[in-house]
Amino acid sequence: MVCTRKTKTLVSTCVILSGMTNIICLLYVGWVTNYIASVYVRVQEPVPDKKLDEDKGDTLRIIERLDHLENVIKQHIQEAPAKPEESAAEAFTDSSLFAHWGQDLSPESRRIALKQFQYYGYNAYLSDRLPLDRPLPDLRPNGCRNLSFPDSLPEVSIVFIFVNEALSVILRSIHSAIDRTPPHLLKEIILVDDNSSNEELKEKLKDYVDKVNAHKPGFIKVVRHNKQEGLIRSRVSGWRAATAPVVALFDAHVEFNVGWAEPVLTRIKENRKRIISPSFDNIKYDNFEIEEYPLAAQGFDWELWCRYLNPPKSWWKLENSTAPIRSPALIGCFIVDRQYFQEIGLLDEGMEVYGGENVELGIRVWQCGGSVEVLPCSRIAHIERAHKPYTEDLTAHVRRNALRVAEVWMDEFKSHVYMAWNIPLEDPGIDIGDISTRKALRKKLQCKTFRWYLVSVYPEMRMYSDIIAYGVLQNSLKSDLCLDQGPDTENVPIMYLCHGMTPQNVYYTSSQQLQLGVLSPTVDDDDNRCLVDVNSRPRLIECSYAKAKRMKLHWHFSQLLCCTDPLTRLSALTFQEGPIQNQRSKRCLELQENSDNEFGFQLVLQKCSGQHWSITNILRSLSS
Ligand SMILES: *[C@@H]1O[C@H](CO)[C@@H](O)[C@H](O)[C@H]1NC(C)=O
Ligand SMILES: *[C@@H]1O[C@H](CO)[C@@H](O)[C@H](O)[C@H]1NC(C)=O
Ligand SMILES: *[C@@H]1O[C@H](CO)[C@@H](O)[C@H](O)[C@H]1NC(C)=O
Ligand SMILES: [Mn+2]
Repeated sequence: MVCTRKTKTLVSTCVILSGMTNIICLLYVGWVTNYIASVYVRVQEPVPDKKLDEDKGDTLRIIERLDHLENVIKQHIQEAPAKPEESAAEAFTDSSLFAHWGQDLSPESRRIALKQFQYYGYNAYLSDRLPLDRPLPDLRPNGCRNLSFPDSLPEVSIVFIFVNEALSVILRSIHSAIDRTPPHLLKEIILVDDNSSNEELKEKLKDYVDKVNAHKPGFIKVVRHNKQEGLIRSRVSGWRAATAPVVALFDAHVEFNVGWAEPVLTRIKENRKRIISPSFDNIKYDNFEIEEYPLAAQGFDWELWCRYLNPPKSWWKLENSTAPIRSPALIGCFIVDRQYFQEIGLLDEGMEVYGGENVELGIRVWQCGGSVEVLPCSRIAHIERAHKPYTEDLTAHVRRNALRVAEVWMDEFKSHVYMAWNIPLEDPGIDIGDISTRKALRKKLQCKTFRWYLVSVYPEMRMYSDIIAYGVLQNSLKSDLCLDQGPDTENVPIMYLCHGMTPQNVYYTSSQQLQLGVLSPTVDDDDNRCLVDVNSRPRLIECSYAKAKRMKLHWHFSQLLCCTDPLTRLSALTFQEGPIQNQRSKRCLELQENSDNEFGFQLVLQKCSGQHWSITNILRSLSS
C-alpha cells in the first residue's frame, strides 16, 4: 500500500535522506484535502497558509515535477562519494528519522536505530520497545459507537503478508487483531512470509506461533514462499490457506482499532458481493504515533497509482458519517467473502510484484456486478513506510501491471493509461504476459464496459478522449532537446535534454491545445497546463483558466494530411513534422540560439522561420 496524502495547490521542498535510496518530498496540503499514491511522495509538516493565495497565478506544481526530481536526486545519490564510516555520525542528525524522535538517544543507539530504519523503512528500534498490546485512540466517528449489529455474523480469517518485516511490527499486528476482534468471529490468522531472508522471522516467529497454538491448536497458520512471489500472489496464497467464510487481507504493519470487524461482517453478510475496505489512519514511521486521516474513498490516477479521494457527493448528502462510502477502487487491504473472491477471479496472478492489482480488483468487481466500499466505523492504523522492501524497479512493475489492466478492462480508454505513462499504444515494447485468461474471465462474468464504470462509479476521473497526439516534442534544429515544463517555481516552459519523464509529457488535443506535464487525474486535482502566448512569450497556464480568460492557447500544429486510406476507406488524420503556430498571434514556437542558455537554445515565440516540430505518438484516426 503506497497511497499517501497529497494536496491541490502546494508548496514544497525536497530533502535528501542521507544514505537512503529514495527521497522524501515535503508536500504542503492546500485547501482541498486530497491524496496521491506514489512511493516517493509523503506529507510532512504543513507550510503556513499564506503561500496559497500569493502563488495562485504561477502556482508551484511540485507533484508534476516529482519524477524529474526523483531522477535528479537519484543521480545525485549515485554520484555522491561513499561516506567513510567515521563521518556517518553527521548523517544521523540529518535523517528524517530524528526530526521528531530520538534526540535524547546516545550516538550508539542512534546508529543502531538508523540502521534499522534504513532496512525497514520505519522505526523498528522504537517498535521493539513499544508494548505489543498498546492502546489506540478510538478514531471512529461518533455515531459508530451507537450502531448495533446482528448477533450472528460470519467468521473471518485474517491474512497478513510480509517480506522482511520487523518481528515486533508483525506481532503487534497479530496482537491488535486478536485483542480487537470478538473471539467468536476470528477463526484464524494466516501469516504469509514471502521468502524473507531476515533471521528473526524464522525461529523467533515460529516460537511465538507455537506458543499461541499450544493454547489454540491451528489458530495461527504460517505459509512460507520458497521463492519471492511479490505482494499480489502472496495475498492469493493467504486466501488459499484460509478456511473462514470471510477473508481479510492485510499488510503485516497495521494495528486494528476497536470495533473494526462487526460493521464489515454485517455489510458482507447482507450482500456477499461487497468488497470492503476499512478506513485507514497512519502510524507515523518515525515515532509510531497515530495520525488520524479524514474519511476517504479510494481511487487511482491514469498511471493506475492508487490515491485517496474525497467521498462522493451522494455520501455527503446523507449527513451520516457512519454510512458506507462508495469507492471506485481499493488501496490494497480489504475484506471479502471467501467464495465470492474466487468467483470473480481473485487477483490477477499474472501481475508481478506490486501495484495495480488493487485497481484491477476494484474495476473488475464494479464492472462485473459487485461493489466496493469503505466503512467509516471500521478503522485500521497502517504504517506508511519511508521506503519499501519491494523497491527495485518498482515503477517498471507498476507500469507493466497497469498495461494489463488497460488491455483487459478499459476498452477504448486504455489509451489513457498509455498516454499517462507516455508510451506508444502500438508496440510499446513491454511484455505484459498472457492476458487471455483474464479476458476470458471478463467474458464469462459478462462484465459491463469501462465507460459505464467511469460514468457510474468514478465520475471524478477526467476523460481525455480529445487528445490526438502525445509524447515528447522535439525541434528539427536540435533534436536531443525536448519541450519541458521547466523549473518548479515557474510557468515558463524550456528546452531541456530529453528524458521523457512526466515534465516532458506533451498532449495535443483536437481543440488544438498543447498541454504539458502530468495528466491531471480527477476533477479535484489542478487542471492540466496549456501552452499560451502571453505577450509574445511562451507560458504555461491552467487550461480552464486560460480558456475562461480567452487567452491565446490554440496552436496550429503541422499539416493534417487528409487522405482516404485505401483499405479502410476512412479519412486518416496524420501528422507530419511541421511548425507550431498560434492561431491568433500567428507567432511560431521556435528555438533561438542563445549562448547564455544551458543548452545553447532558448524557447521563443517569433515570426515563423520554418522550424519543424515532431511529437512521438499520433493517437486517433477520424472516421469520415
Ligand atoms: C446515540 O448517541 C446519541 C448521542 O450522539 C445519544 O443521545 C443516544 O442516546 C445514543 N443512542 C443509543 C441507542 O445509545
Ligand atoms: C527463499 O528462497 C530460497 C530459494 O530462492 C530458498 O532456498 C529458501 O529456503 C527460501 N527461504 C524461505 C524462508 O522460504
Ligand atoms: C447511518 O448509517 C448507518 C450505517 O449504514 C445506518 O445503520 C444508520 O441507520 C444511518 N443513520 C441514519 C440516521 O440514517
Ligand atoms: Mn503497507
